[in-house]
Amino acid sequence: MREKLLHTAQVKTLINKVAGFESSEGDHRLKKIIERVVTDLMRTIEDFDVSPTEFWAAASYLEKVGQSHEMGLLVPGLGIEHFLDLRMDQEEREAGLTGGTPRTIEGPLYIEGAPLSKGEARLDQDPETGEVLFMDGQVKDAHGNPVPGAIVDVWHANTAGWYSHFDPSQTPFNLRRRIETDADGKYKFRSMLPKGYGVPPDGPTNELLAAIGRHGKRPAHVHFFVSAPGYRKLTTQINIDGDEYLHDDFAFATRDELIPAITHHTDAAEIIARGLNEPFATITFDFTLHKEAADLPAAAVERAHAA
Ligand code: MBD
Ligand code: FE
Repeated sequence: MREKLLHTAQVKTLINKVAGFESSEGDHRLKKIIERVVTDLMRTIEDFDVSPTEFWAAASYLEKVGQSHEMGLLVPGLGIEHFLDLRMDQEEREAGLTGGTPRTIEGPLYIEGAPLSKGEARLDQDPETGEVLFMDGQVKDAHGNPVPGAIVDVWHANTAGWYSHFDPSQTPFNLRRRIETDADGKYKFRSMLPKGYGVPPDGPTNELLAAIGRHGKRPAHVHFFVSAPGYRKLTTQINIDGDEYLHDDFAFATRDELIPAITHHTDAAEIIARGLNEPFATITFDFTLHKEAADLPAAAVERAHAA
């Protein structure tokens, strides 16, 4: 068998210099991380006999991911965003925090500053064909008490699976709203039932997924940030039950507790009572927030957003 270069003094010295260990300047933890990442990469090259041509193809690939602004798709597609959630769950369990509405990934399509209203909102502002959705619920604390004045920041795709801002055919903040809960901690909104999202078929994320025999589809879902003074910020989503990709999400965000019952109403009297002329859907979903405390790991994730 060929000698593993990685185990030679020559390559060990190389990695040591690469990671900055010969300098007294710089951040020690970062040096350790760079050492690990570079070592793991070299090990992969050696174990899989990656040729220079293949390696440069991979480097060009990553440049293309950045140029296409698809880091936010590649990260969940590789399961890393869900893994970060699992780690935050684990840290909370270790701190004695259990129960409450589970978190799930934010995804790359949030835009700050959606219109704010009290108690209720209508999310759809552009014309759409599809099923009207009425969603309502309550924000509660761990004891089941209502949390008035919480902000339910909600965003979702349209009936074709596209998000406003990223889809230039939609008006700004279509299907994006912030709703402040009322005195009973309640929120409600009217919208249009979203379709599932698919990564751009010609983009680099789909290129990799296809090359390993995967798809880039998400089941239909609705995103939420739920926050209130003194409470831990909740980042979550609900899934639309019945979607063919419900348990086959390329971003691994589905959790059993996040699939509320959906009711499709076809009764003529109910349709008229809602001022509609077509069947519509309703979902009720309550959010349970945990109180913030000094000894808990950070709940909010800081990340750059498109603007
Ligand atoms: C989405 O709508 C989404 O929520 C995620 C996680 C990735 C891509 C598109
Ligand atoms: Fe999404």
